Amino acid sequence: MPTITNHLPTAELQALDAAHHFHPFTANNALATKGVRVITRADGVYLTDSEGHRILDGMAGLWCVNIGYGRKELSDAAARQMQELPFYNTFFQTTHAPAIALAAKLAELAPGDLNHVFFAGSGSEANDTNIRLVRHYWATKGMPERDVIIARRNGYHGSTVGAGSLGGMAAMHAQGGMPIPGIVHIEEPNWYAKGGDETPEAFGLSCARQLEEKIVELGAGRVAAFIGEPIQGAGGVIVPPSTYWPEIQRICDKYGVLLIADEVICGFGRTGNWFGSETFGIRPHIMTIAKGLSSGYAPIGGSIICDEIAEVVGRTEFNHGYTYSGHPVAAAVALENLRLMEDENILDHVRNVAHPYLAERWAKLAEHPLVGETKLVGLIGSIALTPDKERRGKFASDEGTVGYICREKCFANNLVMRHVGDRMVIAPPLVITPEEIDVMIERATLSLDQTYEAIRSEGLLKAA
Ligand code: PXG
Repeated sequence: MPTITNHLPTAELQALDAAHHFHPFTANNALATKGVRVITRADGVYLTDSEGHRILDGMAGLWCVNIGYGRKELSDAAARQMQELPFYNTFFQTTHAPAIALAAKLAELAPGDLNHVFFAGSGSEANDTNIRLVRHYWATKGMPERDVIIARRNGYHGSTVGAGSLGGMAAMHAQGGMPIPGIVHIEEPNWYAKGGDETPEAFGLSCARQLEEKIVELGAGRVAAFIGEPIQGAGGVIVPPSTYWPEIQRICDKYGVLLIADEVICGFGRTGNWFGSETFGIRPHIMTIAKGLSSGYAPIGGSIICDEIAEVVGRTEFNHGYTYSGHPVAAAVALENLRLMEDENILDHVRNVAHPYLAERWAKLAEHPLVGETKLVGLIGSIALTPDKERRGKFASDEGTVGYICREKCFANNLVMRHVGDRMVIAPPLVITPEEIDVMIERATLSLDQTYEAIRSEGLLKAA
C-alpha cells in the first residue's frame, strides 16, 4: 500500500476512499462511482481541495468551525496538553485541570443557574446523556413514571439510537429500529412549509400549543422533558415565529416539564449571543453543547445542567459516562477556543459587523425568481427555493431535487452552501469579513441563476 498523503493524485485517493472508507449519511456505492471531493487544507473561511480549488466554506465545516480554520493557538493548546497529560479519565474520583477549567468557564458563560457540566464526546452522546439524566432525575424524586420526552418532527439531535429517537427525521426513523419507546413528537414551527393561511404569529402559537395538548393527553405526571433546538439547523434553518418560544416556556413552566435547549448549532456565538436560548428568551434546565464549543478542532460535547437537577441526580450514583468525558486534550482546545472568542470579541463582530452586512445582502436574494423567503439570525441563514413565490409553492419534482442541483452549482462555483430538501442553508465561520461576505453572496447569486436556468431547461420549474 502506498503512503497515503495529500500528495497522491486525486483519483488514487478517491479509489482508496471508495475501497475502505464508509461515509456517514451517504449512499456509499453511488459516491464511489461519482468520486469523493478530497479536502487537503484550510485557512480562515477557505478550504482547499486536491485539485487546488479554493472553496469558501459557507457551512463552517459542519456548523462548527466558528473561529475559522488555521488557528495555531488551538493546535498549540492541543500539543501542550498532549505532552503534559494526553488522557486521564474522570470516572473514579479523579479530575484534571482542563476539565475543571472548561466546566467552570461554561458555568460562567451559561445563563441562569446552569452551573454543572457533564462532558461527552459529541452532541449525540450529550443528548443520550440528557435522556437518562431527566428520567433519572424524576425517578430519584419518586416519579419514575414521569419518563416521556416530547420533541419535534424534523428536529435533529444526533445519530445515536437515543439522540436519533429524539430527532424527528422520518428518513432516520425508517432505518434500524428508531425511535425508542417513551419519545413522542409534535409539529415543528415551520411556518413557510406548514403555516398555510395563518399568520406566522398565529402558527407559532398553535405549534407551541401542541405541546400543551400532548402534555394533557399523556397526563402531566408522565412527561419528563421537552427538547428543541432554538433554531432547527439540520432541519433547514427553520427560524420559529416570535410567538413560539415564549409559549413553549409558559407551557413548560405551567406543567413543571423540564426544558432542554439543544444548543449544538445555536451555541457559541452562532446567533450573536453565547447561546440561542438568550436570543430567544428561553430559560432551559439543560443545554446540549458540542460543535462550536471547540470550533470543531477537537471532538467534545456536553450537557450544561441547572443546580436543581445536579443536586437531585447527585444524590445517587449516576451510572453513565464515556471514556472521553472531559478528555483533557479536547477540553484544553475548547478552553483556548473560548479564550480566543472572548479576546477577539467575536460576538461583537457577529452582532455589529458580519450580521448587519450579510443581513442586507441575504434579504436581497428574495428578489431572485427562485427564492420564496430568506432568513438570517446572527450568522445562520436559509433560503427557500420555490417555483411559485406568491403561494410559497413546492416543486412538482421530488423534494430536494432542485436543492441538490443548487448545491452542486454552489460547489462548482467554489462555495459550500448546503441544501436541506429545497432549502439552502448557510452558517459560515463567525470570523467572516465583509469582503468575504461579498464573495459568498456573489457565488450564491451566480449559483441561483445557474440553478434557475438548469431547472428551466430540464422542465423542473413546475409547481406541485
Ligand atoms: N444536536 C444538534 C442540534 C445538531 O445539529 C447534534 C445534536 C449531534 O451532534 P454530533 O456531534 O453527535 O454530530 C447535531 C449535529 C447536517 C448535520 O447534515 C448536522 C449535524 C450533524 C451532522 C450533519 O446538517 N448536527
